Amino acid sequence: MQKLLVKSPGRINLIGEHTDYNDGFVLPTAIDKTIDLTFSRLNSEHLFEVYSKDLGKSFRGDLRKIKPQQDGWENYVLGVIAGLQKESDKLRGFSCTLQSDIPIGSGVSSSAALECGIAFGLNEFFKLGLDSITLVELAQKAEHDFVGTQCGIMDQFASVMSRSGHVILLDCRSLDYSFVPLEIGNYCFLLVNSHVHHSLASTEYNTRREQCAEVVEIINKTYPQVTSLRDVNKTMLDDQRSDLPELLYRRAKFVVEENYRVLEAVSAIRQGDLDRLGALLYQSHHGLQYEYEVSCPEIDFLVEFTRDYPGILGSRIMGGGFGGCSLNLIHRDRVTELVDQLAPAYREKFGKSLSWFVAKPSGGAAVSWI
Ligand code: GAF
Repeated sequence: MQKLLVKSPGRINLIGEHTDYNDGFVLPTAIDKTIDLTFSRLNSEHLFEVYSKDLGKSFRGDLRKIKPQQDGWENYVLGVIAGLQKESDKLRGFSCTLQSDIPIGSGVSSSAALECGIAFGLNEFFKLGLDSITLVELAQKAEHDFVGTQCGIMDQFASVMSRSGHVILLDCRSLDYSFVPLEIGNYCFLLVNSHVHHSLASTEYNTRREQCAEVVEIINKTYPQVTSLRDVNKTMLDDQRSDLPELLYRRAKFVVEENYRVLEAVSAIRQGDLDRLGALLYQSHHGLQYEYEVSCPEIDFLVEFTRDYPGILGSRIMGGGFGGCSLNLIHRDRVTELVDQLAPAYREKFGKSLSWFVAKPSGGAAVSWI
């Protein structure tokens, strides 16, 4: 019997951090690191099994009894199955083997890649007929309901919808999107992995989301048209400053300015102005570090190290924050030299090793019968 192979990619986000759940703009793309999922039919109506080669772990389940587990990677799978079952009654017993080269917990969305791979794969394997956006939304909901992180839609959208050599300008309110060709000549996106995983990342993430909602509630009293931070411009925010607690003002300032930065980054890319793009990355980091407060000393160090370093135009923390990778816009010829200097300096300061890779903007999830 035929098997189905799904290659489901991780993502980078050039700029537009924590804007997705504020109905704003983001600029991500899938990368050339994937989780590969192989699906085959199990000789059972209701039973399924999932095996992760990387973790050396497997679990079994019954399609009639899907509920969140205490903890762990199973929830990404179970959440998606629950979502698919709401849309269709065609799921049957299956087996799925996973193997991944996406670094886990590093801010490049290994979890979204897993959710989307399961959603995309089962949709194709059992001919459920769901469209890509439905799968994206269902994968996002799995993370809300089964994992407990109230994430936005960016990661799942990028994992499924990306186009090779482009970034996606996504309006997270309307889900309108366009592809922006990423012509960056001899420059590339270097990801430097701090190997910091903050156990409170999910809690802190949800707190940021609540803080943004609080700001909207306050501003909405004066400006009833404001239903999310996306609707707030810099003038309105200044006008409301005295009504906002200082912490909430800083959170909102970051999001409002980050939305502007996304649009500015798109025009910088279109004009081939990479210096401008790089400067925006540094500005974004500054806001993430001091205003939104989702960075950590290790990544701040990595970003600071690149300042005035020849051949580097910009650097910032990427993804949800509290660890993971820094994203660096760097000349290809400078990559080796930089990491050769950065790694020992990082080890000396934090007693930890670094790892790194150059991410290639790539297409979204792809399926093939084997
Ligand atoms: C995480 C979330 F999953 C995304 O939705 C997004 O909010 C990102 O953090 C921050 O930009 O990756």
